[in-house]
Amino acid sequence: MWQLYQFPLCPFSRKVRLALSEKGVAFEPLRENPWEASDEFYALNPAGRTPVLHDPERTLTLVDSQAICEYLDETVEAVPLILGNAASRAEIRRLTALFDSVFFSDVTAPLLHERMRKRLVTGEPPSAQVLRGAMRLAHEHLDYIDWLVDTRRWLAGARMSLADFAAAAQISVADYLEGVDFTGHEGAHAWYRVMKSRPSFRPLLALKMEGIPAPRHYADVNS
Ligand SMILES: N[C@@H](CCC(=O)N[C@@H](CS)C(=O)NCC(=O)O)C(=O)O
Repeated sequence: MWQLYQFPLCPFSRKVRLALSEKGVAFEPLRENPWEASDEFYALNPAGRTPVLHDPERTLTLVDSQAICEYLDETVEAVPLILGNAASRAEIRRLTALFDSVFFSDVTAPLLHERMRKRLVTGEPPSAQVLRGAMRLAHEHLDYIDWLVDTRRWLAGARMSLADFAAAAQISVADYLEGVDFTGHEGAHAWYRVMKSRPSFRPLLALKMEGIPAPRHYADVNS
């Protein structure tokens, strides 16, 4: 069986978990904190980053959420994630990259640093200025999602795709860390509620990071 090296608040691990679950692929989640990674983990991924998907029986190791999701899409037919014609697939990849790189660096990474790393690793207080900046940028990203869902059924087009899972994975971590306010973003909020109510999403809503309690609304599929 596949083993997924991950930690609860890693948005890229969440993206892979969603892809695995949607496709009905069984996996065993293994806990790995990159800031105290084991030698065994470095042997699998010298970059020391989560997620890593490993099959011990086939000694196959896949690294990087996008490489993993593309591998799954190429090898498991059920629920295609990068679908449609070449132009549609390019749009799915554009939006997936936008959420994986820009949303992550604008919003999720600063929240993780201020509210998780500082609390668990360095013991420093979070910077109010950095948190305000991340939340302001979150509003800009939610404005863009509002516009996307106003013009399309799903983020990248008429069908649900990897772009929806990448975006929802980032937002779910930002929401756990109290960095998302949907006020004034009805379109984005309605889309996120639909994502949250998918069976593949339920296990993510149950994840807990020790020492960092989730706000009450986080796991509520109606809020
Ligand atoms: N492009 C990579 C990014 C992976 C990544 O940045 N993972 C973070 C955790 S969310 C990490 O392991 N960072 C190293 C660290 O925190 O020390 C992917 O999509 O998998």
